Amino acid sequence: MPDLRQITGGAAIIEAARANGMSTIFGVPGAQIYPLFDALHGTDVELIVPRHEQAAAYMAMGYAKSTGRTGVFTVVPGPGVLNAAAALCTAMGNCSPVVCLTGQVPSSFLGRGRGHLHELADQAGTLRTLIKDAWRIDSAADASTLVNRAFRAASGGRPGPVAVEMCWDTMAGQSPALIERPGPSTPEPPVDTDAIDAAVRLLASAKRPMIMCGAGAQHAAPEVELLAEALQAPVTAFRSGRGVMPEDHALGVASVAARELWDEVDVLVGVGSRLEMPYMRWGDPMRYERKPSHGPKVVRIDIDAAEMRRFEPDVAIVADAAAACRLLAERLRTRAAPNPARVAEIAAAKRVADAAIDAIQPQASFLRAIRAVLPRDGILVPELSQVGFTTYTGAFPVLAPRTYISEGFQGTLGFGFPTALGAKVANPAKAVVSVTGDGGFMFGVQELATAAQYGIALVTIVFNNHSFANVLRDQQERFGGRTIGSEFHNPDFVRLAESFGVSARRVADPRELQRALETELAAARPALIEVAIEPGAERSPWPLIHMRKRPSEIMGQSR
Ligand SMILES: Cc1ncc(C[n+]2csc(CCOP(=O)(O)OP(=O)(O)O)c2C)c(N)n1
Repeated sequence: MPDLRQITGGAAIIEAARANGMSTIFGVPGAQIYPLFDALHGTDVELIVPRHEQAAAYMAMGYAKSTGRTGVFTVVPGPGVLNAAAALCTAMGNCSPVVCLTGQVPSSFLGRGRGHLHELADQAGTLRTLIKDAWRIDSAADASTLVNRAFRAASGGRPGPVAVEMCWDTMAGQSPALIERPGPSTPEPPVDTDAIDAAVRLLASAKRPMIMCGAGAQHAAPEVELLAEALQAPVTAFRSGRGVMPEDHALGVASVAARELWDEVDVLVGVGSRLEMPYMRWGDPMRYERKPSHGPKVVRIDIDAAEMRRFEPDVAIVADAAAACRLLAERLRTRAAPNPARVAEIAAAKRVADAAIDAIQPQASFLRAIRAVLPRDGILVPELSQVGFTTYTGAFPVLAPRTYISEGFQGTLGFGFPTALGAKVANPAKAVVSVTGDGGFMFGVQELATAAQYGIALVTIVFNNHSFANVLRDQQERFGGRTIGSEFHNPDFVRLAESFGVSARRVADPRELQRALETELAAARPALIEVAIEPGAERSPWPLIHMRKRPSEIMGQSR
């Protein structure tokens, strides 16, 4: 007979999460989830309590994105879950394996609408519209099975966030429960050999193929490189697939260089990517195209079969990126006839891109200063901001997988600083830098307290232009100069950070930033560097993000 123990429902959830490898949990306590917190006593689980529930979820996302391991957070139901909702949507959009542990009203109140503490009608159902899945655990005895299912769902297939909830009385009450080891993960679907054959036929005669990576390729860097080498194909990415191929490798290119090469591409291989860049950024962002009407033949490799219906390729390979890329590379090694001039063409495109990017000042110079200091495996978390948007172009070359953590298609202002804190918690030995505007930073400014309390040695660079600069520019350019709601009176960020116990300084130019960043990374302490920017001084990076024309044509036209 298995050994059944009398434990609380909360302890059963924590034990089951530990059995799934949870070693860190981010969370904000409250009455319904007290038993979850109490169950952490005597375990080696690291608990980080941020100052807002949104940060708990973003930190779990940063933890997950920077490691590939599942991030876990816990918040009270209802308002706690809703406070975390923007982060959950973001984690869904950027494919982060995240598990949310939450509570529920007492079981006798379920569905009664009496208005018990934190009641949210059909919380699990609401969550299911936002994230991968959600379950209620009805007894301690069910905890192990459902928590195992939740962890499997978060990391299996296309990774994403999931949630489990348990009623207040169930979580607090003692009952017998058995914690079982999680079983092996669900095997990925076998690779469809007909689809591989079709892709091999297209690629064997391709003159200028290109590979485009998304989040689904982050675990497949060696296999993507094999395929790229077999084809001598440039490998690019917009955001989530950055670093799969180092952008200082002869075949690694960021978006602007990729656009310079794009018009001649005859076969595109998307690997775990929605292919937003060519078809929504370089095409018409207002017009949904189910199947591209012109341009290269498209091969897509994606673990999510639904992706193939959202955007139909010529060849659909529903498979794990690593398995499919390895198979394609093996099959193409003897059949592909790579173009010997390709490496030189890619190098030329990179030179064009660098010249175009150099015009995006002062952001490009600040990013090059950061790159000069950050080690290859250092992690950069950008924000929706003038400097953050400029990272999309390649102004900050990404050199290793999981070292550039993006917000994905949700474009969630305020994600950056708390996400970077989570990345630093997960990677204490690596340099982690958050790059943010003043607006986005203040969505989570209170987490300076979390950085100080737990000694999270993240360096946060706040580019302070006293505005929502993008909004301000759009209003100036497109609304006849009628600006509204886009300028700020900001606090003194240096004194603010110091009052939290965070080391802080102000710099004015890229050289000063480089020196300050060197100092703070060496000091390995929580730090804030404010960069003073004249409002309106930043050149728009958007012409290099929405590129209808190749950069060499844009430069020829607009200079
Ligand atoms: C949740 C959310 N709210 C609003 C926006 C719209 N938005 C995008 S960028 C931006 C301005 C960001 O300003 P700031 O952080 O100061 O950076 P800056 O552009 O000034 O460098 C806003 C309001 C968004 N993307 N996400």
